[in-house]
Amino acid sequence: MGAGRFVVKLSDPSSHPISRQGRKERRRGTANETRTPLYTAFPRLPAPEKLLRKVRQLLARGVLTNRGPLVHEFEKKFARSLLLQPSQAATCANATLGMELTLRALNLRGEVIVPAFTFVSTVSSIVHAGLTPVFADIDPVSLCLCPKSVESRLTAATCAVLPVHVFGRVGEVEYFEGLRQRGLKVVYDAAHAVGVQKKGASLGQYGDASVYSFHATKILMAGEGGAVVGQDEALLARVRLASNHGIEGEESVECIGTNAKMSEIHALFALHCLQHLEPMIASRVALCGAYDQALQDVDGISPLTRQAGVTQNGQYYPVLLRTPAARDALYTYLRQREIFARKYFYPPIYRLAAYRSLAKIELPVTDDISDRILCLPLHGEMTAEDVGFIVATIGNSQLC
Ligand code: T4K
Repeated sequence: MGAGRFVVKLSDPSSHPISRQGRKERRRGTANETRTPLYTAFPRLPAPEKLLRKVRQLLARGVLTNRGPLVHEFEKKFARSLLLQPSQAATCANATLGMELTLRALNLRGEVIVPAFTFVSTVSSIVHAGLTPVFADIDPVSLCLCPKSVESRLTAATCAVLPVHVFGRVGEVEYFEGLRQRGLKVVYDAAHAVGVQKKGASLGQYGDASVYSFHATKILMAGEGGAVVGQDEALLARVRLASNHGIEGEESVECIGTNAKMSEIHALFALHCLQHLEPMIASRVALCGAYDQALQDVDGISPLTRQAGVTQNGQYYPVLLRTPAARDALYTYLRQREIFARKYFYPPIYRLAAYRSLAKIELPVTDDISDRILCLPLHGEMTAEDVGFIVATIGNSQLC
C-alpha cells in the first residue's frame, strides 16, 4: 500500500476567516493602519512550547482516550479549583452533553424551568433528556432567571430548574437552594462561569450540579470539553458511567449511555489552561476595566453593573444600547470595520423556529434585553489599546 494512499488534501488552514495566519495577513484601512480583525472570542494558549512537550509525552504513552490519566488529573485539579473535593468533577465531551447526561442521571420526568436568554444548547439538552422546557423570564439586572417568574411557572409537573450564570453573572442562588428544599432539582448551566465566586464560594458549590464548558471560546479552553461538578458523588458516578456507554467492565453495561468522554488531548489543553487560569482571568478583567473607563465618555451605551460580592472572570463584555435599532446599527457599523461584536443572546430561544411550539408565554424582560444587548470583543490576545480603538470607533459612529 503506497504511503500516499491515505493522504487527505486539507484546505489551506490560513484561509479560515479566524485563523491566526489569516489574521496576520489581512490588512485594513490606510497604509499606516495594520490592525487585525477583533473577535468576541479568540483562543489563547499560554506558552505553547510547554504544551508541545506534553503532546510528545502523550503520544509516547499511547493512551488517547477512554478516561486516561490526564482526564483523571484534570478532574481532580478542576474540582479543587472550585473548592470542591477532588472526586467532585466528571469531565465530558462538552457542556451540552454534560447537561443532558446530568438531567438523565437525575432520573427526572416532566418540566424543567429554564431562561430563554441563553445559548440554544441549554434548552436542547433538556429536550434530549426527554424533558419539557418551560421558559421563565430573567431579572433585568442579573440577566439570570427571575425568582418571581419562576414561581409563576411552577406546576405539579415541574421536576427541575436549570438557571444559567449568563456572562459569568450570578442569579438568586439562595432562592434556588430554597427550591431544592421544596423537592426540585437544580442544575446550573455554568458554561460562562469558570473562576467566578460569590462571597468566597465557587459557583460550582451550589445546586445539585453545575456544568462548565471548555469550548474554544471559553477562558479555560480545551477546544471542546465540559465538566459536571457538585457534591452528589453518586450522581457524578452515573454521569461518568453514561458518558462511556454505560460500560462498567468488559462484559457489563449498567445503563444506556453514549459516547460523551473527554479525550486525553482535550484534557491536556484543559490542564495547561487551568494552570494559567488566574493570570488569564486577571488580564481579561483588566480589559473589562479599560472598557468601563473608556465607555464613561460615550452616551447611549451602558456596560452591565457589577454584582456586589461576585468576582468577575471577563468571559464576555456585554453592553446595552438604548434601542434595538441602535444595537443593530452599531453591530453592522462595527462589522464593516472588522470589529466582530456578537448579539449574545438574540433572538431569545423561544423566538427561534425550532422552539416556537414551546412558547405560549410573555417574556418582556428577556425580549427587551435580547433586543438591545451586544457583546464587544474581549479575549486573551487583546490589549488595552484594542479596547481604546473599539471605543473610539463606537464614539465616532454617532449611532448610540
Ligand atoms: N450554555 C451556554 C450559556 C453557552 O454559551 C454554551 C456555549 C453552552 C451552554 C454549550 O457549551 P459547549 O457544549 O459548547 O461546551 C459559540 C460556541 O460554539 C459555544 O460553545 C458558546 N456557548 C457560544 C456562546 O458561542 P457561536 O455559534 O457563536 O460560535 P462561532 O463559531 O460564531 O464563534 C464565536 C467567535 O469565537 C468567533 O467570532 C471567532 C471565535 N472563535 C471561534 C471558534 C470556534 C475562535 O477564535 N476560534 C474558534 O475555534 O457559538
